[in-house]
Amino acid sequence: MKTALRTCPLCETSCGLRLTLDDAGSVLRVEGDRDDPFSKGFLCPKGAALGRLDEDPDRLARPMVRVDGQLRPASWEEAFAEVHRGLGGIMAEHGRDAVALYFGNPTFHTMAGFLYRQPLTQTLGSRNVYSASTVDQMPKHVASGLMFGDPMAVAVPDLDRTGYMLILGANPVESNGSLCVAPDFKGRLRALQERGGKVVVVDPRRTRTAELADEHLFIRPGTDAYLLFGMVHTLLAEGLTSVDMEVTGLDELRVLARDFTPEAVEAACGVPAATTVRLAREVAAAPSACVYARIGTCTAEFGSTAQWLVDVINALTGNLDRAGGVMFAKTAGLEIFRSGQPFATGAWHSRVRGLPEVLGEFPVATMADEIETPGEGQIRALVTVGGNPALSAPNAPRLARALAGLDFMVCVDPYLNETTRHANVILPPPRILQSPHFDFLVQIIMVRNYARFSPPVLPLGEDQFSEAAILAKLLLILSGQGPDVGAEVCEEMLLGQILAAVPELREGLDGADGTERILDALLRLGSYGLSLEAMRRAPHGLDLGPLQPRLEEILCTASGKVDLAPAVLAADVPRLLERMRDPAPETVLIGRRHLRSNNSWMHNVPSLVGGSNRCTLQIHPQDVARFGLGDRARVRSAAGEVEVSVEATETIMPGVVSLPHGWGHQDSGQAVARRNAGVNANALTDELVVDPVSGNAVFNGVPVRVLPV
Ligand SMILES: Nc1nc2c(c(=O)[nH]1)N[C@H]1C(S)=C(S)[C@@H](COP(=O)(O)OP(=O)(O)OC[C@H]3O[C@@H](n4cnc5c(=O)[nH]c(N)nc54)[C@H](O)[C@@H]3O)O[C@H]1N2
Ligand SMILES: Nc1nc2c(c(=O)[nH]1)N[C@H]1C(S)=C(S)[C@@H](COP(=O)(O)OP(=O)(O)OC[C@H]3O[C@@H](n4cnc5c(=O)[nH]c(N)nc54)[C@H](O)[C@@H]3O)O[C@H]1N2
Ligand code: SF4
Ligand SMILES: [Mo]
Repeated sequence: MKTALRTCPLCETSCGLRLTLDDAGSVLRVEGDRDDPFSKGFLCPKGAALGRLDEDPDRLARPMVRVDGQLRPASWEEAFAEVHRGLGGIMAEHGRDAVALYFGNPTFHTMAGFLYRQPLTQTLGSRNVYSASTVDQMPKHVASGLMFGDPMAVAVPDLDRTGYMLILGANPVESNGSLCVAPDFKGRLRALQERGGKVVVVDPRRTRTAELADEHLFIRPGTDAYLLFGMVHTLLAEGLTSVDMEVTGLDELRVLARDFTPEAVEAACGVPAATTVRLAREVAAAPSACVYARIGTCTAEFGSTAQWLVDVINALTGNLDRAGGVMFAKTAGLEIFRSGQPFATGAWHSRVRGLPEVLGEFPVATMADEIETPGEGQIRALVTVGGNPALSAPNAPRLARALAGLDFMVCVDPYLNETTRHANVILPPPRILQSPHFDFLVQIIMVRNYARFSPPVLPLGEDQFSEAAILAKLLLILSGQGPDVGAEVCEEMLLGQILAAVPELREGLDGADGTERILDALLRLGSYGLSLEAMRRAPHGLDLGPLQPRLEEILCTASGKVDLAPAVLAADVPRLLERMRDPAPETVLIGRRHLRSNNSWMHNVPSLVGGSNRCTLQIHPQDVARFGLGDRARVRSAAGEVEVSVEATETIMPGVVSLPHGWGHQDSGQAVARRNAGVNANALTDELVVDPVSGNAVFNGVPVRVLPV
């Protein structure tokens, strides 16, 4: 038996784990690491199942290559040669835009995903770059970019010191928190209450977070921008502002907010005018307060507007960049990547729908258009890294059909699933415990500055490639250097770029492989003067202290001030106003997350599926009666139809139904998942409706009809 310390890589929360393994390397036990200064022993059921997930017999141990229409196990040499043949041929014949990249959610968590994403994109040089960001947090990047200049300047609730927290469209008690990394979120909310603070949750469902809160308010899905504008209106009308920093756009904001009186927004969002006024007054009066809004507000048609108004309220009430308000974390290894250049969108536009590029990407919502529509620049080949867009994208069935029609597809993924089944080549990364871990991106959004490095727990086998080496090989193929050049060439190139200004650092770099040496370089160049050796000396993680005011350091708008009324966002306000008087759809769909799930890929572990983690349609009993439903219902939208089990519950607003996403495993290569298939919520979501500012998909507030079976 041996024990190993390891950061859990499964979600943003980054819990420290202590694993017990047998001699064969099988995980016998997973506990929270009590000596981790940040997570202090916390873990969730997914972390507890890390061993089962890692040893899942359905994980691919070898690459798969399509031969005569069938995916068959192949050697790495065969697989890379086939990638070279397929992608090389398409680039030569149709140009670089004919090859698309899609980066899924796990690429935000793996070291390899972080290190190779930009280089892969730059090397390919295609406009067709997509990622899970446009089915997730892109509105936050847009709002931050336009207000603060830096799209990575995400203001994080100072959860451990705040006196008041208004939560919209997030359920951290089940999701464990997002864009707000806080192990034991629930415990931290309780602590907030114990020190006399208040928690208010705005959500169309009475979630577990809402149950814990001091107050829960229902809101009509997709209408948070109205409630938030009503609050901004109140703050300005009642003179409740205390802005203690240099801002621009206050006069424009006053004009924009004028018509969104609490009375006017009431009909649209369903929150009584008096409540909106009270919320605004409470945020303003609290000794410190933070407004925090997540996926429920991002995956909505006015997602960018909502994210903007969240930080407008934080700024107007003096809670931006201040202890107890919302603050900016200081990363251990990423500060050198801040460009200091003001953010802008729309440097180019998508071919079919004319949607603006944002952060160098096009919206996932238009990927099927770009695959299906003939002409110069049509996507003919796709490389996915850690993504399952055949389930996760809006109108996923259409995208799945488009994937089936591609000339060539490569997937870097450990599973044969709904997306990778369309591949010509699947390149499986090694087991989780064979990979090193350092959370680069997650450091941007932590409620306390912290860093922890986990070396691989188990060595790579003879015939395995690390994920970094797989991506390096892909990069070399895309660069035209072919399938036979070793991955180290690529690692040396990346190091050369990182150390361009300080080449002398290269000599003394430490690390077992290229990935570790790159980490060592970034840590040495980073804000805390750390190194790989310093991380090794702190296997439980390093507490780097509470968040500190630092807006001045990262603010990079053209005006040098916080912009309260960015032109791009202001331009979408008339549309919001126009829509305020539209009649609300009779029934709308929203999503939900379950504690024992994570998007689409953990339904193959028996302990994580079944019981309460099921793909059901949550619906209010009044609506069950209204629609005359039995055990099952048909749900129909502009995009499609599903048939699903009914779960009547008073915790959901009448007129709203909820389906979790990530299900629909009928065609999966994962045996347990196939037996617990569920239906794909994204058969109902509409790819033609997006938040026009960020291109983000709309998953909440989707108009549907519910019919008896
Ligand atoms: N257990 C678990 N944890 C996860 C994941 C998972 O799948 N399972 N996924 C991870 C990922 S990728 C992410 S991005 C994060 C997301 O983390 P969260 O943002 O906390 O996600 P959810 O739990 O889906 O909470 C969203 C809430 O928004 C509500 N909602 C829906 N529509 C609206 C609306 O229009 N307005 C308002 N105010 N509320 C609305 C929903 O009812 C739901 O309670 O979670 C991460 N953590
Ligand atoms: N209706 C609806 N749809 C949604 C959402 C919603 O709330 N409602 N939420 C959206 C959100 S927030 C997100 S983030 C997206 C997620 O969208 P995606 O990222 O497209 O989907 P995931 O289900 O996270 O798929 C992750 C893939 O990565 C693979 N994988 C796991 N570990 C690794 C690894 O270490 N390396 C590599 N290379 N691959 C790995 C898995 O096998 C799986 O195929 O879904 C979005 N879709
Ligand atoms: S909350 Fe769960 S899944 Fe997320 S890092 Fe912690 S143990 Fe892992
Ligand atoms: Mo996400």
